[in-house]
Amino acid sequence: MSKSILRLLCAFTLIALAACSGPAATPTGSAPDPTPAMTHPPADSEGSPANQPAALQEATAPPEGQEIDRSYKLVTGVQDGRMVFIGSGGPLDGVINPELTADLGEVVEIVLVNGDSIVHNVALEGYGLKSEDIHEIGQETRLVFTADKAGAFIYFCAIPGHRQAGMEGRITITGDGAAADPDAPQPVNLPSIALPADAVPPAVTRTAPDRLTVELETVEVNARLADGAGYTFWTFNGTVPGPMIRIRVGDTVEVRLRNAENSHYAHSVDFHAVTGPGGGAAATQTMPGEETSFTFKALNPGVYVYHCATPSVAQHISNGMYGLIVVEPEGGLPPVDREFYVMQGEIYTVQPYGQPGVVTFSPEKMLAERPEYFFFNGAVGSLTELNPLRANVGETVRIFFGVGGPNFTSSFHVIGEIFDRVYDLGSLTAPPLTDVQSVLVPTGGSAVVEFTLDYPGTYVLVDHSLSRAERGLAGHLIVEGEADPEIFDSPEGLTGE
Ligand SMILES: [Cu+2]
Repeated sequence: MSKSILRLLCAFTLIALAACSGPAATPTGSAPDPTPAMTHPPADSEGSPANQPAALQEATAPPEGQEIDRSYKLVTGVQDGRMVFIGSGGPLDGVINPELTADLGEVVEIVLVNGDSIVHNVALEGYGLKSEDIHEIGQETRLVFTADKAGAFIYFCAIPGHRQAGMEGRITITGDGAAADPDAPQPVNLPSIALPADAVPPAVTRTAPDRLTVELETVEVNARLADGAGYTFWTFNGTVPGPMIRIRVGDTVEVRLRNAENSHYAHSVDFHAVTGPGGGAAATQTMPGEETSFTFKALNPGVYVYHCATPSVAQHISNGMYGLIVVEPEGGLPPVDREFYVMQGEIYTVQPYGQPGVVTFSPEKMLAERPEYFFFNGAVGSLTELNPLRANVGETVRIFFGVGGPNFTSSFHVIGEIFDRVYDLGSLTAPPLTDVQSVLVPTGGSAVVEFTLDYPGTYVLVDHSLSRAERGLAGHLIVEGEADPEIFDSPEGLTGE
């Protein structure tokens, strides 16, 4: 393998970590589709084996005696640092990951031409079909199928990592409603409730303790999980994670927890910063439409997780019910230029990762600890395509990082950066660790990392258990400013991007 191809592949690995989800579809701003009535199914009763997509069958020729009704040509290539399919010929010429269409009953072929000397193929989700692999430039293969199921289906490259690196698009098959498959998953476009990472309250400047009130409302809401996919999240104050709460050691805090009128479940809150029964959970088991409260004194400084503690606690947490409460020490934290709030979680769905439509919770997968989705701040793409972190060369940044989980610890790492300081396990009174690459953060735990930005580029936040990046777990820190060749240089002009 040539050196340049090797370098390209390294670049693709990074790109894959960007985990830009699904095809087309704008993730924000558009009106929500009419959503089905809130359903809380006892989930998949068929007990399908977790995470095991069926093997793809090769389909490269039309059925005996039949002719091709519709033909598309796609060329593999690289665009803006991502691997893509590029339309070739006709109105799709030059279009990246073009939207394809077909009529029910047609025999459709997708001709794939290799444009980059990297091994590729084209596969069709929902039909379970793929072409042959091709790896020489100019080489062609075909995917041929009879469009006998209506719906929107994802075509993608089935070489590991290539779909995550950008090689996916959509083919919509329409036709006579009577013949259409009513079960074919349709993409949905639900509003985002993913909390941006800059939603950080200001530092506490008070020099003495005070009495405060914290108001939380538990809200169950249908929202965007990934491009084309929606999920019923359970939240504090309507976002995932819930709001970051910032107080000072010695403060006395009254917590008022209201459970929204239209909730289907009881909820509660357990603050790890609380000394007392259940961290507040015993006092706050709250029925829909009701309100509870308790008061606590913040005895210990630190960065603490809060979460719902109503059974099944793991389910309530997985569905989005977690956040951080920062109890600042005497004298506060040293000032930095930018602060961010990032939390990791995972979701267990009946449907496989990437399937469009409204997806539902799987208790079986949760008990088996086999999540389909991992993400930072509430959704796939939350901190990449929707709201990347932004800063400038020369600035200092602090990330308050927590793991809601419920089950997966994080090896938190920022690709291309080194943490100058780590407040390990969220302790703000122990001296910080210095010069750290990755920090292990337990579920229901936290860490604070700080570093100075010395060089521009896109730095990728990951859990270094990197399979999870291919299930949605990535964030971007975009740093702008002057490039200093003393710090990083390459004869081929590669930068931090
Ligand atoms: Cu709850």
